[in-house]
Amino acid sequence: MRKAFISVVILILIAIMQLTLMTAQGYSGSQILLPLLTKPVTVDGKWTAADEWSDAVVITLINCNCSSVTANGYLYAKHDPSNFYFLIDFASSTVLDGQHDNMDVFLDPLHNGGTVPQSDDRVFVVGTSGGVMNVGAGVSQWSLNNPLPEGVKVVFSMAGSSNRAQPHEIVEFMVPFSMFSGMQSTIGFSVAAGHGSVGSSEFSLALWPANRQRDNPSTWGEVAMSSTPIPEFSSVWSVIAATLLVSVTLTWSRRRASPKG
Ligand SMILES: [Ca+2]
Ligand SMILES: [Ca+2]
Repeated sequence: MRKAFISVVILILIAIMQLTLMTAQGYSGSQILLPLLTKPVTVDGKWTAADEWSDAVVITLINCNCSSVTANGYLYAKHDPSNFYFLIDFASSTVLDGQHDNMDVFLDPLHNGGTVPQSDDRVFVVGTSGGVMNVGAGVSQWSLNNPLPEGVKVVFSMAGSSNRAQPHEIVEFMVPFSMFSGMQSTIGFSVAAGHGSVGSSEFSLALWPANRQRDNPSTWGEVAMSSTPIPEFSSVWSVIAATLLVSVTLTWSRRRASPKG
């Protein structure tokens, strides 16, 4: 009986480990595993519906500790068979005063790193007015003000979210894979959200990954594409239920098989 109890405990522990692995999927060190979306995105710079991004991986951006002002924000990310979808929820930036505010996504589609931007690398810079610059780099530095490639949608707004009710800066991106020639299944990736104030030299900055350098793709993180959605809560419970069922069945069959008396 005691052995059976221990078996059940071990199986429950295995179930919990499975649960942990399933919920932790999406972030491993400096790699983000992008889930396949189950809910379509309306690119309007805000949560169009409360569950619009509930199927996305969520990454907390990391305050750079480079000033006395703390920045906090979140990246939501997912994909469908043709596009990346990103949302940056810059919760700490509630005042749009036109001073160095920006939310940027950096992509290294050939995943070839380098200590300076390469010709395949792109950054989408969403500036203070909500204007967007697509920035490609040919030789060792970013070249600004390139036109937005066909199929890219970027919309910015000041809106509330579940992270902060007070209206703040939010940007949504749709980036088609077709704009990248020879894109790898795992690519270089980085995010920055910065906020300054008129009349102040203070500047707050939140990043992913921490300590990444804007102009050095080798310091960025990675995104890898998952071919499956993030498991629903119900599927997690179904794993636990199935494990419990197996454990109870095993215990019962062992008791039946044990010699009596
Ligand atoms: Ca939306
Ligand atoms: Ca590159």
